[in-house]
Amino acid sequence: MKERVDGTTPPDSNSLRLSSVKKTAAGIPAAVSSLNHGIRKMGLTKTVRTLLMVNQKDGFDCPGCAWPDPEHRTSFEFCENGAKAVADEAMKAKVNTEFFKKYSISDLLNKSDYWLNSQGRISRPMILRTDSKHYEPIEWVEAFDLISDSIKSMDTAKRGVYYTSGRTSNEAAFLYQALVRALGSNNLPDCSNMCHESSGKALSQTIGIGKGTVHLEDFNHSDLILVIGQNPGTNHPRMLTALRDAKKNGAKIISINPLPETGLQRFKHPQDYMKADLQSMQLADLYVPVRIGGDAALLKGIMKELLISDSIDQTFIDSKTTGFQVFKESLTAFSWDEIERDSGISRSVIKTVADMCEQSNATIACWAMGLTQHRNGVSVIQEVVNLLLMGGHIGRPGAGVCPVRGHSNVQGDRTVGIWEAPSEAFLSKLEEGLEFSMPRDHGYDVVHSIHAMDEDKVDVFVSMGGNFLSATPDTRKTASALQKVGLTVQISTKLNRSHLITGKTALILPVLGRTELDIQESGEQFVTVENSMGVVHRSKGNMKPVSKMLMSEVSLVSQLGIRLCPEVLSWERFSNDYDHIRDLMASSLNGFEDYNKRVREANGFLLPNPPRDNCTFNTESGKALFTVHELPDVNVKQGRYVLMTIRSHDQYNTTIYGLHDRYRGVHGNRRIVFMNALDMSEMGLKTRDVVHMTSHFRNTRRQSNDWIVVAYEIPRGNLAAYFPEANELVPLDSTANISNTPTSKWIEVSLSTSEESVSEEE
Ligand SMILES: Nc1nc2c(c(=O)[nH]1)N[C@H]1C(S)=C(S)[C@@H](COP(=O)(O)OP(=O)(O)OC[C@H]3O[C@@H](n4cnc5c(=O)[nH]c(N)nc54)[C@H](O)[C@@H]3O)O[C@H]1N2
Ligand SMILES: Nc1nc2c(c(=O)[nH]1)N[C@H]1C(S)=C(S)[C@@H](COP(=O)(O)OP(=O)(O)OC[C@H]3O[C@@H](n4cnc5c(=O)[nH]c(N)nc54)[C@H](O)[C@@H]3O)O[C@H]1N2
Ligand SMILES: [Mo]
Repeated sequence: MKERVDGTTPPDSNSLRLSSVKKTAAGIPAAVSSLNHGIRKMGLTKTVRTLLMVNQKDGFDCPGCAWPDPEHRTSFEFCENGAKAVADEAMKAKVNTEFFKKYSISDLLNKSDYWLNSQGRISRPMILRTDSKHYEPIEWVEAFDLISDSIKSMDTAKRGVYYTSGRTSNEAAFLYQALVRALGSNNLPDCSNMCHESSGKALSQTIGIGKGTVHLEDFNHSDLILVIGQNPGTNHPRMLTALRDAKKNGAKIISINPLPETGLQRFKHPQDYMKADLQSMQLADLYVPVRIGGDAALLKGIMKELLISDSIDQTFIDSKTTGFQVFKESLTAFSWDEIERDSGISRSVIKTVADMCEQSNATIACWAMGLTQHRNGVSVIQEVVNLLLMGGHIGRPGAGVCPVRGHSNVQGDRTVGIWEAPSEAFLSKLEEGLEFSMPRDHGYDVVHSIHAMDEDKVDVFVSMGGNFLSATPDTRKTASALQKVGLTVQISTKLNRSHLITGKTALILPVLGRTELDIQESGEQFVTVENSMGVVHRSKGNMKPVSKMLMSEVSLVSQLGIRLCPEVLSWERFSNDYDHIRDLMASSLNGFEDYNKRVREANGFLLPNPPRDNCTFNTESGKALFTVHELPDVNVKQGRYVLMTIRSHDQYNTTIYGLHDRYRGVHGNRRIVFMNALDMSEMGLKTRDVVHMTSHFRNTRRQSNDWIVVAYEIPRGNLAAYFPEANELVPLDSTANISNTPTSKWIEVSLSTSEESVSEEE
């Protein structure tokens, strides 16, 4: 068998089955699918017991996504995909000493991501010694000593890189950033760099806060909801309930997306079956099939129409904003021809959208990766802000911006300091509480970290959760960079490819998951998280840990603190009782006063949000800012296509739960490329033909072979393939301006049916 040291996912050997594209989301199939996943992975009793605790006031926060919980909860506050996330964490701990004895690293490299994840939870700390072919067991104490010795022997603190994935609790993340800063660097890259970084950057510049401005309740008071570049039916299924309720209250919904995603067509709440209500509800009133990357042109078109009909809120513009005049004049430079061509949307449809905007007194704009992972990720989101500001739709009930976050605590992690580029104000507040001085130099984000590894500038890489190898772009390049690091440490729950492509020495440190009981010296602990709408609340697991050898993330960080910088904080005390961490957070973070008390309230508490709270803006001028942007160049060379990488219905980022992309009707195989039927016939292709893809960026190329073509309703010239398989094609340096987010939704590719060997240079 060929060894895969390049880190790419081996091709699926399973055969492909195609069924019709689903017209209705959720409903009975979703309820059946959630129970199936649960029962198969953890048995019936545990399934019922666990699912009843999801998102309850005294239960745990669903590890699925960051969508908020309603104030009045039913006993079933989970969705199909949340149930899969919970069942996946509750699997037996079979990745143990015997497992690693049986499988060598090269055996495991030939297994699919689906297989790796389905082996169960990791049961104990393991080490892969230099030049060894197998992981071996290691005691916790030895593992901590190895990490601290490696960190202490670095020439400078900058040679350590500390990544975080967004599931880490506020308490663990806060201690982790304190440790890294005490060591002397801000090298705190996180998954956010690949996710909503563009949203954070776009919003802080224009409205003075890098977060959304709506609350769940706003959906019930909204007239119009725009869902742009987001697939909630799969990635935020509980959002469909909010959209359904909004519709019942009279809201209109517009979906702007190159794909007609099922969740936004018709929706049936699984619980309605119990009420014998068999009607499904049409969600989107209008579907706008924008071309990939065409949103900026579309938004300019909508705003031009609004100016023509003079549908603007002049009072709001005069009192709350700045820059309107220049912005208004800038729109005249864009012709209708250009707008229609770049967006792929006709002026009459644009006019319809503009009319719906005009008729709305309260508009919410939601978006996710379809906007952020583009070269113009920051500026296209600022166009969304422009659109809302024109009508005064920020800081008014039922209106505002709603970047829909991914990982369940990605927003909280940033709030408590997981940030490679912290502001001066943030650092000085931290210094007040933590009482040691913070490094000022900005650290590496994700892409910079990969470059630093590649340039032999990194000795130690620690990953608090996540799957750095498979989540990042340019898999082969990242794999080779990671292999230059001295020690890589993966703090994980499940096996993934980052455990197989490692530094010279590698550790796997297994931790408790969200669903598990966390008992420390002072008794049972809870942790806290922040959802997508700025609500901070408790999360407490109730399941017996799957192995006695797991540690909590908080204790793990404390153990490193004890060894590396015992003088700065009383680490031991923190891990004995998490209340002590929260007391420290209260004095080190703005908005966290009385943290222990407020977070114990039934629904938690809301962090301050000036635009939402009183329509004020923490910008230099004290006003919200209209911004002016060029249109991005959306042309590609003759014969090339634009590829976006997307999630299937049966995965959580790089964790593959199964092989059914049920809504899109694709089963059994993930190495699929969705293509417009006219483009296929032009190339002489039919469904199930195999093609090879080459991506082109500046003067570089990347090659990925053996993709099965599937005809799909997608704009001409556009393609879609699944993440993480297609990450081999994402160029490392193709990133968004300002946010440096990899452009995972804009990859220029060519297709061929013959397997040529392609050099890396053009
Ligand atoms: N079950 C499940 N839930 C999840 C996740 C998961 O993997 N599985 N991941 C979590 C995470 S970390 C995140 S960030 C979120 C991700 O949630 P999403 O952002 O919904 O996830 P993607 O699959 O990346 O989908 C992007 C959507 O944008 C569209 N799109 C792509 N390019 C463009 C464009 O140029 N313009 C427009 N208008 N649309 C475009 C695609 O067709 C697709 O519908 O979900 C979170 N929740
Ligand atoms: N091409 C392409 N690339 C992308 C994207 C895309 O759309 N296209 N999306 C990007 C986005 S939005 C994101 S957020 C990133 C995601 O990047 P990551 O967050 O790095 O990746 P995940 O797949 O979510 O990480 C899964 C691993 O986390 C570990 N884990 C799970 N739960 C816990 C826990 O409670 N504690 C600890 N310590 N570990 C845990 C498990 O071991 C599991 O294998 O990927 C990005 N990459
Ligand atoms: Mo994400």
